[in-house]
Amino acid sequence: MAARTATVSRETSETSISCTLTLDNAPGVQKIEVSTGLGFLDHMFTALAKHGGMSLELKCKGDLWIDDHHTAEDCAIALGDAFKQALGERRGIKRYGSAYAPLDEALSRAVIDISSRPYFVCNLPFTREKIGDLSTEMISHLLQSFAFAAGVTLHIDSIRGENNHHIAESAFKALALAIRQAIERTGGNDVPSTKGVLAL
Ligand SMILES: [Mn+2]
Repeated sequence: MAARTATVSRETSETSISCTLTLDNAPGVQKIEVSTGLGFLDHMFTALAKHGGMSLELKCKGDLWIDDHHTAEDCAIALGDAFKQALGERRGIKRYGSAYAPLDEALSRAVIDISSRPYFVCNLPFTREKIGDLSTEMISHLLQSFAFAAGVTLHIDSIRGENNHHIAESAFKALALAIRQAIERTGGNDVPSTKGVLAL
């Protein structure tokens, strides 16, 4: 079967983004190059791609002289758009995925439904203003932007954790593992919905 892949270009007065996402890779072959201008965001998207079994090339030139907001949000929208396009008609996939990921003392849970019903619920109790160059308030915001652009229902919860870097990273890793489950091909070609349709 052909690899599910999509390339998205997104240009606004605030950001200029190119994003190529490939959901299927030959075993052991992943190409991950993320350069957003925000080091911690690069770290999170790299973890997402790596543990999601995806290849991701994401480049962004954003208005970082203002702050991190547009760059973080728009990269997540581009990634969500690419995810949606790469999935195509949403046939022959498992649809649901749920996973826990620990990172030392931190434990996060992600539950995804590739539903075409965009919804987002999140509980990530950060205690710091920023992690590196990324505002912690942008983490839930960009995850929501991804969920809405991708057309998925997404619940992300921190079960426990102290270190803010660990809390964020375990959340992205849990999301990666949940995505990996949900996009897995069943070998069939059916639409996994009693409505008979999942694509909008
Ligand atoms: Mn880390």
